[in-house]
Amino acid sequence: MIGRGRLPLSVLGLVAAAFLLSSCEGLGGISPIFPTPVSPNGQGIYNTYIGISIPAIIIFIGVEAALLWVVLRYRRSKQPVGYVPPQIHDHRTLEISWTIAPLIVVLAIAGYSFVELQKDFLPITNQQMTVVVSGHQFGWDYRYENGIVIHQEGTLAGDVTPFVVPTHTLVKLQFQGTDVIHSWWVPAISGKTDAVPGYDNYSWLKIDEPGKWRGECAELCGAGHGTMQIIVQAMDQHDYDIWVRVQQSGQHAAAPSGTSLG
Ligand SMILES: [Cu+2]
Repeated sequence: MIGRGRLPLSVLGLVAAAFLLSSCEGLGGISPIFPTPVSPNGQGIYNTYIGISIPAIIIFIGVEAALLWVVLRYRRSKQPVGYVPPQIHDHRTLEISWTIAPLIVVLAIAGYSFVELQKDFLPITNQQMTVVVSGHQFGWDYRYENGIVIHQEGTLAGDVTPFVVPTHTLVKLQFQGTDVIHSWWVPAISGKTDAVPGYDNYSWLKIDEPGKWRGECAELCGAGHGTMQIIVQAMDQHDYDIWVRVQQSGQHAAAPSGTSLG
């Protein structure tokens, strides 16, 4: 049985552990499914996730602790035979407050998320370069302004041709679909963006460190959906310029070694 005063202490301990875990670099924060963000919009989505999760965990623990307390403290065996607890009906203040309180929580989550989504998926105008990302059954094409087109054909092997971007560069992403709806998703970089036939969607990325990050199509699009792997590779400007020249001369670009998947 839980002694008096012990329960609030253990609740505090759990909350402290949650905060500590959320600041742990490399583990991906409080949830191991969330990778360390490398683009500001990925960071924004991560912050939104943490910003909603921490209060949600606190509310969950509070409600469960109150429930346990009532169940243990006021259990039938502790009461005299025939005991009936106080009966409360039509308590207007209580009923209004337990309607308003969850409404405030849900509206806060909606507002917070909406503001973040506005930042991530508006067609920006201050970009340094634009890439048109086009989804098809089953793969992605990346069209650069300098005429380079990268075909990232789907494979179950996982090692697809990387979509290469220079570091420290704000890249506008314009999404299109040629057959059915696909969804471009690299969790470390940005949220899921639908690639829809006949309607352009937008996102962006800005990566400040060289490396490779994985993603996949996040919209069931047919039998080869699972093969629509994505690899985004960021190179510093010097390596990127070499990569561009290699692409333009029609040769096959060999990815520089020493970079590992993040
Ligand atoms: Cu797809």
